[in-house]
Amino acid sequence: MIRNNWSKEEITTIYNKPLLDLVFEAASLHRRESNPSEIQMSTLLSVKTGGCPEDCSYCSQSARYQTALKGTPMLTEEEILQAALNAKANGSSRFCMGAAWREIKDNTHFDRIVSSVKKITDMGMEVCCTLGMLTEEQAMRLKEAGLHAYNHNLDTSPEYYEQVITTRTYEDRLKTIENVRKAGIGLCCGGIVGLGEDKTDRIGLLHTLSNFDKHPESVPINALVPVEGTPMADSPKLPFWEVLRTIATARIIMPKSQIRLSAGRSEMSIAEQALCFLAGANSIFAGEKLLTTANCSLPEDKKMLELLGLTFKPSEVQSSKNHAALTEG
Ligand code: SAM
Ligand code: DTB
Ligand code: SF4
Repeated sequence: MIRNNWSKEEITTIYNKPLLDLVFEAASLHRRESNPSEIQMSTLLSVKTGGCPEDCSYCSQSARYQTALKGTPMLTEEEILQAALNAKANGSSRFCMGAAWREIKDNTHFDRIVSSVKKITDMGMEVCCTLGMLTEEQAMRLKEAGLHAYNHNLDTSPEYYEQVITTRTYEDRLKTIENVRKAGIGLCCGGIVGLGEDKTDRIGLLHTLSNFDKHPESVPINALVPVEGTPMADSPKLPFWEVLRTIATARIIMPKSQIRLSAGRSEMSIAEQALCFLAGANSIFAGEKLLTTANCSLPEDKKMLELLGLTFKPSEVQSSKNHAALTEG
């Protein structure tokens, strides 16, 4: 059932099907493979915002561009734990900490992340981090602390990649992904559409992901959120239908992965989001903010899920007995 040898030609044929045939095929498969009425909900927290040395040309947090973003020092452990408790109370099963780092350094900031991972896992949440590149040893430390998943995106096809980022290579990214896998941590890996890439690049990204030895457990599909001051600020908006095709194709070629409708969702109507869920998207980021940009409001999302007859998927992590002690202080 799971294939790791999809050819570009096969993926291209799927991607180019008549739209409704494509959505129908993805929806049928999704209904066979998982519970189509469950949506997994993650909450993001930027634990260290801005001032990043990388040049990712879409990103508000790169120190190379003049954006309106105000950088902040790393949050305290108390602030991080409080945000996790709020996320849990709001129904999130997963809490994802992001930092504007090129790579993890072995310092007190990393110690703080490791300690937070442990405590939030003990609350019964699946914890995810996205902290840039990491070594095998750092991945092992995170695994020992209970980390459920690590997010590290490929962003686009190998061919288009250099038009988007020059300060780290595709190979660097694959190395980090390998280190995550070696440590036995779940992999969250996807990309962005709407960077001015061609259809062949969206197919190229899906080709790389679906040919990993093991498919990523989650695949975030982000639609570019244009940020004033970045080189991508004026990228023409990608038609929604291309986002839908990307999601449906991802669902068909990676049938067991969670497909996350990620950045750009707040620009979509409920009808558009419903089509994405029908085509196999089964996860979203919830809460007013992604890392630095606006997201959909929680009450609106709850109303939408109710309207569509969808429910939140519970966490796969069991809450530990220490939870009461944690919430008390
Ligand atoms: N600094 C870390 C890194 O790059 O690995 C982690 C955080 S980074 C913001 C995580 C991912 O968010 C990026 O790889 C990219 O796919 C996505 N992202 C960042 N800015 C975005 C934007 N303006 N629109 C859509 N997706 C974006
Ligand atoms: C991912 O693929 N999307 C999330 C998460 N991984 C970390 C981040 C989206 C960021 C959107 C832009 C921002 O808010 O800064
Ligand atoms: Fe830095 Fe990550 Fe933004 Fe790239 S995407 S500039 S690495 S925070």
